[in-house]
Amino acid sequence: MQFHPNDLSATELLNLYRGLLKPRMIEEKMLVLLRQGKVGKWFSGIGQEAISVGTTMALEPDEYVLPLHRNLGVFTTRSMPFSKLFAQWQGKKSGFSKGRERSFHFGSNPYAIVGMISHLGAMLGVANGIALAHLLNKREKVTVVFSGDGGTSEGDFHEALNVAAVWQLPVIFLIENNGYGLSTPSNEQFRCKQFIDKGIGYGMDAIQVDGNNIIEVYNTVNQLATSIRKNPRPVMLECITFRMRGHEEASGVKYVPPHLFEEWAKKDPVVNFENFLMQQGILSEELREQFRQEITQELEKGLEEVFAEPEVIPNLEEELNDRYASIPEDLKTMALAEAPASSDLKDLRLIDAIREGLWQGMEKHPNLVIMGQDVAEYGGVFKITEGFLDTFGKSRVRNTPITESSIVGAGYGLSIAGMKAVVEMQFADFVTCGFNQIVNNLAKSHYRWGQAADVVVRMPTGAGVQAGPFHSQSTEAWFYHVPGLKIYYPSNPADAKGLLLRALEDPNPILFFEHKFLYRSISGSVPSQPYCIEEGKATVHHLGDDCTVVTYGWGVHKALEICREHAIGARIIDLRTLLPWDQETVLQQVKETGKVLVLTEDTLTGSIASDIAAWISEHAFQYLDAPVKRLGSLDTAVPLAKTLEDHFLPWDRLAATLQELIDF
Ligand SMILES: Cc1ncc(C[n+]2csc(CCOP(=O)(O)OP(=O)(O)O)c2C)c(N)n1
Repeated sequence: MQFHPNDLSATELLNLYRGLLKPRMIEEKMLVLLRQGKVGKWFSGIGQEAISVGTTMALEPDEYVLPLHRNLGVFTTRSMPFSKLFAQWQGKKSGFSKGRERSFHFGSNPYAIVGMISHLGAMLGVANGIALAHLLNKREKVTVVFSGDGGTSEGDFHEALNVAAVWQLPVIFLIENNGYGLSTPSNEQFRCKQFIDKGIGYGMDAIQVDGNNIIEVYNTVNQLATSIRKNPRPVMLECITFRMRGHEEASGVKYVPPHLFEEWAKKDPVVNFENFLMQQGILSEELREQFRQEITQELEKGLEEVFAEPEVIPNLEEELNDRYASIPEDLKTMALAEAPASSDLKDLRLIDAIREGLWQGMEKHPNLVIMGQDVAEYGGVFKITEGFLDTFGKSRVRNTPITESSIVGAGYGLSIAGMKAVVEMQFADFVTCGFNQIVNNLAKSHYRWGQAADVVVRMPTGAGVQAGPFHSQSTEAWFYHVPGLKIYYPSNPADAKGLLLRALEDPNPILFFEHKFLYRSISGSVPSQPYCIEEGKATVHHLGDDCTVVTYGWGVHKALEICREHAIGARIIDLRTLLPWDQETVLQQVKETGKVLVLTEDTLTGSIASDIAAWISEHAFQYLDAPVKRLGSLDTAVPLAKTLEDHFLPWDRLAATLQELIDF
C-alpha cells in the first residue's frame, strides 16, 4: 500500500493514526465482551476504519455526517465520549436514546451526526435536506452520507442521487464497496463493474479511492469538501474495501472464500499505516504504547461506569410524552376552538382557504419551504400554490423530481438543520412511495433521539371524482396506527385554514388531509387574518337528540344532508383532527343520546371508525341503548364508473343505517 501524505505534517499524520487506532481497539474489546456474553449484537467495521476516520477528520466539526452500522470511526472521530457510546450500545439511559435504540441508530446535533434507521437507503434523502438547508442559508458546508454497496440497490439511493444532482446539493454520497451485502456477493447485487460508472447517469462527478488507505481517503475528502463548499454540487465517492468479519458477529462468514480474507488482511488499514509511520520515523514504539494506553484507560473507565449503571426503569409518562416534540408555549394560548370573530370575513371555497393558510404560513415563517411535484410555476395540480413562486421565490417553492420518498426525507433533513417543510403529495395515494420516510423517520424521530420532524405532508384525498383506484383512496388509517404522527382532516374552509396554520406552528410531523371533492364544492366564511385552531377539539352540529354520528371530512356534509332530508335528529360530530381525536366530546354526546354511528368514507375494515367504535364500546357501554354502529365504504378498491363509485361509497346506505340505529 502506497501512502502519499503530500504536505500533511507529522502531527496531522499522528492524529490520523490515533483516530484509526481508537475504533479498532474499541472493536477488539467488543469482540472479547461479546464472547464473554457481556454485550449482545455487534456489527463489525474492522478493516473499514480508514473510511470513517479519514472522512470525518477531513470535515469541519459542524458538517453533518450520516453514517451506518460499520462506521464507529465517525463517532469516535467526533470525540463522542466512550462511556456515552457504550451506554448507548448497552441500552442504558445515559446513552443517546434513553435505551430506546440500537447501537448506531441515533443522532446527535452537537456532534453533527445523524445515525441510521434500520432501513437501508433511508438516510440518503435526509442528507439532501440538511444540505439544502445549508445551501439556502449560504453556510458553505458539505454533508456526507454513507451507503453500503448493497444499500445502493434500494430505490431511495436512486431518488436521492437524482434529487441532489437536479438541485446541485453539496453532498458527498460515500459508497463503502466491501464486496458483500449480508451474504450476497456484489455480482448478485448489481451489474455494473464499479459504482463510479454510474456517476455519469446521475450527472455528477464520481471518484474511486482505496478505502483502506487513510491518506487517500482523507486527502480526497478534504479536496472534495473544500471544492464543494465553494461550488456546491453532489459527488459520488466510492471507497473500495472489504468486510473482514461477518455481517454481524453471530452470522458467520462461511459464504466468503477464505483466500479473500488472506488477501485483504495484507491491506489492513491500521497495520499498514502504522508500519508506514514507523518507517518514516514519525511513530515510535513508545508513542504507540502511549496512544494505546490512553485509549485503553478511556475504555476501561467507560465500561466500568456503564456496567455499574442500572437498567432503564420505564416511566409511562415519559415514554408517551417523548413521542412528540413539545409545542411552542405561544401556540398553547394562540390556538382557538373556533375561527375567531372577525369584521373581515370572506366567503372562500375549501381550496382557497387552504391556499390562504399556506400563504400566511409562508409569510410568517421565512424558514418554511414548500416542496412537491409541479408546485412552482404550474402551481400544483390543484393550483393551491399558484402565484407562490413570484412572491416567495424558487428557493422556497420547489418543484421536485417524482421522488416522494426522497422529498419527505429531505423535509426531515431540513428540519434537522432548523428549517420547516411542507411536502405536497400530488394525490394522497402516492404517499405509498414515501411511506417509509413518514412512518419510520418522521414518526419515530423524536422518541428515538429527541429530534423534531417539523414536516407537514399535504394529502389531497378521497373519492367522488371518478378517478379510480389510485387517485381516490382514503389513506388516513394507514398513519393512524403509527405512534408519533398527527392527522388533521378538516371538513370546511374556516377549519382548514386554522388547522393548517396550526400545523405549521407545530414542530411535529402532521398529515394534512384535503378532500378533493370538497375543494371546489363547498365554501364558507373565513376570517382574513391568520389564526390557529386547536387540535383534538371536535365540533358538534346539533340537529336533535335521536343519536350521535361521529365522522369527519365529506362524512360531515353527507350526514348533515341525509339527516336533514330524512328529519333525523342527530348530533353530528365533526372530529376535525383524527390523531389526536376528541374523546371527551364523543363520550359526552354518546352519553346524552345513547346511540351512536361512526361514519367514514374509508373502507370499513381496519378503519379509524372501527377503532373509535371499539373505544366507545369500552368507555361508554353503560350509556348505550344500542350497539355501536359503523358505516364505511365497501371493502374493495375505489372503482371508476360513477354508478360503481356511488355504490362503493357509504352515503346511499346512510339513511337506512341511521334508521336501524334509531329503531333498535
Ligand atoms: C430496507 C432494508 N432491507 C433489508 C435490510 C436487512 N439488511 C441489513 S444490512 C443488510 C446488508 C447491507 O449490505 P451493504 O449495504 O453492502 O452494507 P454492509 O453491511 O456490507 O456494510 C441487509 C440486507 C435492511 N436493513 N433494510
